[in-house]
Amino acid sequence: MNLISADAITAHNEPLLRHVRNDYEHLGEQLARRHIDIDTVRQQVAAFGVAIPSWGVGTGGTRFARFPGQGEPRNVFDKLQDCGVIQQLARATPTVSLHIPWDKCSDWSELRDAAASAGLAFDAMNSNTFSDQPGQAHSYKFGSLTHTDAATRAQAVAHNLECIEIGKALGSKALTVWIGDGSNFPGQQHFRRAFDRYLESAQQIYAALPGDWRMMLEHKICEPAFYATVIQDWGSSFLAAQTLGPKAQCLVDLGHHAPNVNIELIVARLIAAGKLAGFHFNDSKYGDDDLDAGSVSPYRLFLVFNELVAAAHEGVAFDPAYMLDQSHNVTDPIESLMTSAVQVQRSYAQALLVDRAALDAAQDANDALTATHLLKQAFQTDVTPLLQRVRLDAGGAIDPVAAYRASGYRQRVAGERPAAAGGGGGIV
Ligand code: LRH
Ligand code: MN
Repeated sequence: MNLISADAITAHNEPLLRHVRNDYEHLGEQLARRHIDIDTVRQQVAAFGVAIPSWGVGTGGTRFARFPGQGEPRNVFDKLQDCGVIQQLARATPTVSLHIPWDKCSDWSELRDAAASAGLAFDAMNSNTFSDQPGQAHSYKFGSLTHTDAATRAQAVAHNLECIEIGKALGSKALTVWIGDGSNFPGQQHFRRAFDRYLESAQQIYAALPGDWRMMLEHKICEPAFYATVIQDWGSSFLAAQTLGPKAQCLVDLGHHAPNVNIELIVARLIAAGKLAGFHFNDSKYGDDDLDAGSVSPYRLFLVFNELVAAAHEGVAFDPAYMLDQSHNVTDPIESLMTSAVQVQRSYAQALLVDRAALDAAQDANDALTATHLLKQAFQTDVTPLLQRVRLDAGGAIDPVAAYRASGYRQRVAGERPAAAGGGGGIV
């Protein structure tokens, strides 16, 4: 994989080393006064990783248009190379989540080796029964796993089984199932029968899961259906996961809720029920905007991590999968994915700074002001030096975006990859 030269990263870091060292020491003193050992937090953050969505390294679009950038990835190998650069510089994204058939290739072991050469492994597989492929026998226009036609449901089940087989070849351990099935008109769909068809289809997928795999059910309030969606909210997802069995859990895409829904509360409920599969991190102001994580509401992202850290602190056993799921319509996807991965890491680091004992005491005493202040104190702590130190120790760049721009990587791949035609809508 033709990534960025290690020398270029060393040259980028050289003039910044002294600053990171001083800033880290200063932050360490500040945290010590709060009885927090900075090195303990640094080690926890260094062990944290968030997966890159393969579909996020190409320029995204909306239903109106997509304006491709320079050096668009042509295939899954180009996508992996771009993911390799993100990992090389930001050192927070050791895995990639693939989407089938967008990432189809002829030799999965070649892909697995290519990923390994870029320091990457594979996270959850994503199936796609929300669009029709050329030559497909049955259309998903009126649904897939819940379609009224048994042959269409069988086709959708078969596709998910194929994703599991591909994932097994790549070393993945999970399948994410998001379906757009739903209706645009009152009366168009029988809500209970559609859900029963979902369960019948999902049970066939569940039965094909290897013992150490999990099935992550992704709910979404709307789009492409705009009246009702079969797996519309965490309640529907939870009901289905309960019915399917222990390997089925609920995946929370932050953008899949109505505005102002308290997502951190949903996270707390799913943790308590042992049904939290993981996350698709992004941000939004209105709908499923798929904006960069923490770019609109960083406090909301922090509050999600506050629930995760609190549960881990209380010894709750859970192992959520952390993934980004974003669409980069106006930025260089590599820059956005690096910045978003660091933002997710930042929210985790800040949540580790909450004084849990003092918070428990304030909550028990109904001292609302102290309780919320303890969260704000952690959120308002600038952990940049800690994140820079984690990257530096891992061989990354102190300032990933600056190092990336200085590397000329985008210009280089623009020369290697023919310009992609612009035009039609669609997220990828
Ligand atoms: C649906 C979704 C899902 C992916 C798709 C690319 O909105 O969040 O996770 O399959 O985006
Ligand atoms: Mn998603």
